[in-house]
Amino acid sequence: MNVSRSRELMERATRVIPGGVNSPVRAFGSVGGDARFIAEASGATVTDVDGNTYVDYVASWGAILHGHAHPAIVDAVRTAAGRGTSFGAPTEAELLLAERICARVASVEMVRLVSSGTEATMSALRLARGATGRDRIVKLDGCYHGHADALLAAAGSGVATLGIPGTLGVPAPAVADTIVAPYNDLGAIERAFEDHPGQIAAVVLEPIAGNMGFIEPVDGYLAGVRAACDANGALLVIDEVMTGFRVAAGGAQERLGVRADLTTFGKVIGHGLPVGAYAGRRDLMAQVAPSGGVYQAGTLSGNPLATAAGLAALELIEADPGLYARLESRARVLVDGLTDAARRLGIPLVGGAAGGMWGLFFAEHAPRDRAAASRADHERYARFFHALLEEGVYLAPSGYEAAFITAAHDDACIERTLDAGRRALERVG
Ligand code: KE4
Repeated sequence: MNVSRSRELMERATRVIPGGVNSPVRAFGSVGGDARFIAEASGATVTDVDGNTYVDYVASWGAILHGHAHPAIVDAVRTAAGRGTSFGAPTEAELLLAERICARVASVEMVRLVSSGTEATMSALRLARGATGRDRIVKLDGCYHGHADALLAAAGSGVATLGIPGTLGVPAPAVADTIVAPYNDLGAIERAFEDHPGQIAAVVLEPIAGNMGFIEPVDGYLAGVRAACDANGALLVIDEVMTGFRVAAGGAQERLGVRADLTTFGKVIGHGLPVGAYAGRRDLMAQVAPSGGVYQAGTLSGNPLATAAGLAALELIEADPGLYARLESRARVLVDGLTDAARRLGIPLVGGAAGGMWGLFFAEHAPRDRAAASRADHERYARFFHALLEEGVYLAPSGYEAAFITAAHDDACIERTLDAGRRALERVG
């Protein structure tokens, strides 16, 4: 496959952009090889600068739900752009988007729009701390909530330990109030509350994890965390930046029957334009400036182009009641087809799907937490990734990510992917 132009651009890009990319995972560090510079995308495919076209399962890390360059989205953004790109003043579109989110997510009564998932979760936790007067937060090992300092905490050696900096540049005090517990371990959550009585403002979690690979909560886990928060006067912050409007119209909360106090959104609510949001109970959100004492602000919050794209995306969802059933059905055909093919070759491969989100691990059993995810065969994943890439199928360039399908991934697309996947598995061996 000719990737000479991508290679040339990357060589230049590394001189002026760290690692040549504006977000680390794009550099193919986990899988090696030449990162593809994408020239354009349409429907279920992306095309790189060398003219190679791939069936795309990254979907801008979940932001693209209806397919790339969807006419309704493009028209909405084009029309908005013609009226001006930003005003720094309230607009009707922001109101409409907030109203639609409130209408679709049962736990949401008020919304504040921001410009990224990072900003959304950072702000939600500031609000949780401000509303409870408590400083400690609990996050789960392997869940990613963006790069705010307090959330870049690595798990310590214990089961539910105070965080240690997960990266250079995060001072120890920034994570000194962040408790890190394993995913799917309810006992660890209960012990955290026992060890820090009256000190924990919130537990923040991904309701279906997509940043340590695709990992679903075990039965009773989310309900148990909800009960532990209620018993200890803490808030439950459910990070639906990835799962929101991705696994169901009402997100993972609707699918799994759990209710957040605060919810964060991103990705689909901007359909590729920069949008995030934190949202939830009125008594909490009313404490956000200027109506309350918890400060948060943003020049481009509620940007007219981003809200136009988000509104168009949510309107398309409302017009298509069968969307999530179709997405999940096709995702399951993909996962089942690939795991069956692997089984016939004696290759341990497991996977799962929820709405338009799915994932695979080269492992005998489905991991339930980050430690188990790290024991999967990521070297084999890297070889599978490249074998698929050569076949014109673009998975996430890391085994610690989830995969996504869009409304544009039709049955022919899925069949083509399965054919490519079977050949790739034979090559991976
Ligand atoms: P952003 O700041 O990247 O918009 O959102 C951060 C975030 C928050 N919460 C969840 C559950 C997320 O998945 C994310 C970001 N997701 C990653 C995908 N693993 C974005 C890809 C990237 O970092 O380039």
